[in-house]
Amino acid sequence: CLIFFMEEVDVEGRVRIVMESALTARDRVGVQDFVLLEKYNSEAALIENLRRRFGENLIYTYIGSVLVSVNPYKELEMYSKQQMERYRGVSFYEISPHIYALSDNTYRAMRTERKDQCIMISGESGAGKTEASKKILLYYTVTCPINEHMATLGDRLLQSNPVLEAFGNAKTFRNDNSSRFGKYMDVQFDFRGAPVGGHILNYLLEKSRVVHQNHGERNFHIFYQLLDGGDDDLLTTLALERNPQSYNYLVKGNCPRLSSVSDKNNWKVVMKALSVIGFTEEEKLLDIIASVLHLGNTQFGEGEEGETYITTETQITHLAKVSTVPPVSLDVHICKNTMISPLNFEQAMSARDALAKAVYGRTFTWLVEKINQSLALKGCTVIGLLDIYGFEVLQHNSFEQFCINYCNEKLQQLFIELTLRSEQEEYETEGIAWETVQYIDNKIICDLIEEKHKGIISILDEECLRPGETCDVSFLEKLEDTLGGHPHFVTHKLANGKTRRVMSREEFRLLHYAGEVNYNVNGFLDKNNDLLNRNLKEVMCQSDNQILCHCFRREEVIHQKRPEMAATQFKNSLMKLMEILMSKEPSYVRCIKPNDAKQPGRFDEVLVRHQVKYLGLMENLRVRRAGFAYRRCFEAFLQRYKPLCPETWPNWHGRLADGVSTLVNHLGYKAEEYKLGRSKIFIRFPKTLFSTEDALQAKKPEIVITIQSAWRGM
Ligand code: AOV
Ligand code: MG
Repeated sequence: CLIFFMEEVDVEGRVRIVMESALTARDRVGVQDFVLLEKYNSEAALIENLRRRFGENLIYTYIGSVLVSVNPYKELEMYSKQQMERYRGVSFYEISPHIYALSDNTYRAMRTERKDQCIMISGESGAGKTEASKKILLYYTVTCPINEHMATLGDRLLQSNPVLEAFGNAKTFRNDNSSRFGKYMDVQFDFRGAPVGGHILNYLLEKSRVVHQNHGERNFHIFYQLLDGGDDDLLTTLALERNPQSYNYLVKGNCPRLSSVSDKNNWKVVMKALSVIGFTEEEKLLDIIASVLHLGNTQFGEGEEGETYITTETQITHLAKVSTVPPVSLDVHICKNTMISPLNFEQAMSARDALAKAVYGRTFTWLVEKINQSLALKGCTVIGLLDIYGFEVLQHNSFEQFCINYCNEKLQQLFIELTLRSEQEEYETEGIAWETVQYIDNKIICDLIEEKHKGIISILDEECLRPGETCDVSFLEKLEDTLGGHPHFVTHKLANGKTRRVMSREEFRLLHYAGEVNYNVNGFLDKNNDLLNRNLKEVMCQSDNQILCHCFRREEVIHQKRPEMAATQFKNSLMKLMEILMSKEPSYVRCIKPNDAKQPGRFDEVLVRHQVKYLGLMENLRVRRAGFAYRRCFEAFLQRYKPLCPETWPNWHGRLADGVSTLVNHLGYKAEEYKLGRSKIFIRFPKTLFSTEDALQAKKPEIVITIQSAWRGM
């Protein structure tokens, strides 16, 4: 039995050389690239490989150039500066899989091909997308050259994260730091490869969280950070109490604290980050956060004639003070639609909540603009990082989940199109016969949602605009009329006129690529309309707070053009995003969540299998193999294995293709085992390659240490 010398990195990052037989090494840690699995058609083999690696803290594995990552739910010592150095300029296959390898490869592709790149990170809520995107950004800011004129840019890029997370992330049922907005960030590089600029596009913030949270969830982090971390003077100025339980907008989820992080510490981090980015408007920003809390505590009473009045006078005084608008205006306009029509109790509550959502949502957009100004300088090439909210299924799914899941549906479609297309192109350019692979195409679900006139979004818009009595239920009826019988759309109504008992009459179910989700239509129309009454907009225009003035422009009140509905706006911005992504060279990170308990060391096979299925990893693998497990350009192949053949050793002077041909003939490769393309060799079975590796090990053990460790997935 052959003995291997392997380089092993333990959890603390210590490197040691161990001896192990080839077989046990492969058995213990699996293979580093799924395409090397003997049984590549077996889902069980793929999951077993993931499980073994996860057990050894090897959370990364490739499918060709796609990086699969399993959330370890614990800190691993694999992200140090030394580790970054190990990955610089090294080819994918020569070292163990890592997010740094993908970052480095993408960077080098941008440099050598002078082509814009993008890294798309996907996976369900809590799978590790945001963490992955932060690691990529850190890699670039640490390892890339620095442009002296932009020496602090790296810091500013990095510091945008804590700020946006404070305002745009929250604890949800699935993730203690869940992104509640979609984010696409361009990192711009100059001609020498130094980062010189950045730009962020943000997508649909889940504004409803400002006024309501499900049980066990929280509002956006910033509220708790301010109350916990702000000093006494600051809280006094803002007329705030320290206890989050005092605020209506913070008590709905009954979950004021996080066990995993300290709001107090994060407050300091966020304040520091704001100053690194060059903010001068902290005070005004905090005034706005405070005014949202005061707004939430504003209560109403009902008069004899059904008119509404505000019962919390002091609250209005605080609110007026921090938002710097006249108290009388607020008082009048929250309770009245126009000067003559008073609102009833319910309407006044929803006017108040609409104002809170608008103030917070617009401030968030302003914040992104502000960060963009601080990062702005155009480089010559870019690497885009896409980190959106992951697919989510909650007990109660509403408009927000509908939008989030639609977004994931679109990205999955793009992934399918691009991976299949680029593979097909490679086989074509190399002149190798292409074998078609069956895969699940989710275009039908995207169409169901976004098609003009008969898609769900169009029907929703129509219901919002239709005069007369429309409501969420009439929207559902319209959906049933138009889409009943669609294979991916289900309601309580059965085709034979009977009712499906298990579904409520307020729900429709979509069969998404990632699973079934029941959406409750309550609130769909309101959230899609996203209207704020005109008077309240006018009041906000009067504010002395420059951020609010910027967010509520007078022109909007004067021109009164109806903006597009929320879902349509989202759809259009997603279309633009798809165009951006399509124009760049893509790389992919597919994140997997190993268990629902957010715990380290637990690998729930059922949960993982489900994700492997819907992420289409098996199809991805099959396409990637399409009969060939492995490909390598002639030069690299020859360079590595030339010691095995006297004619190619020490140097081959002829054509590369002839050298490879001579080498494999000498090794006794049979015709069915490989094919030579125009610039690459394609090898059909992993065992062919393993035996070549073994031969190299026997011949040149001194150079095999790193190679073997890479092959065994270390
Ligand atoms: P997400 O971005 O995919 O969910 P996150 O990146 O926020 O998920 O990861 C969730 C949590 O898992 C983090 O807060 C960490 O505690 C842990 N985690 C993830 N990746 C790693 C890693 N590489 N090392 C250590 N811990 C990790 V969502 O935004 O909810 O879709 O919408
Ligand atoms: Mg996230």
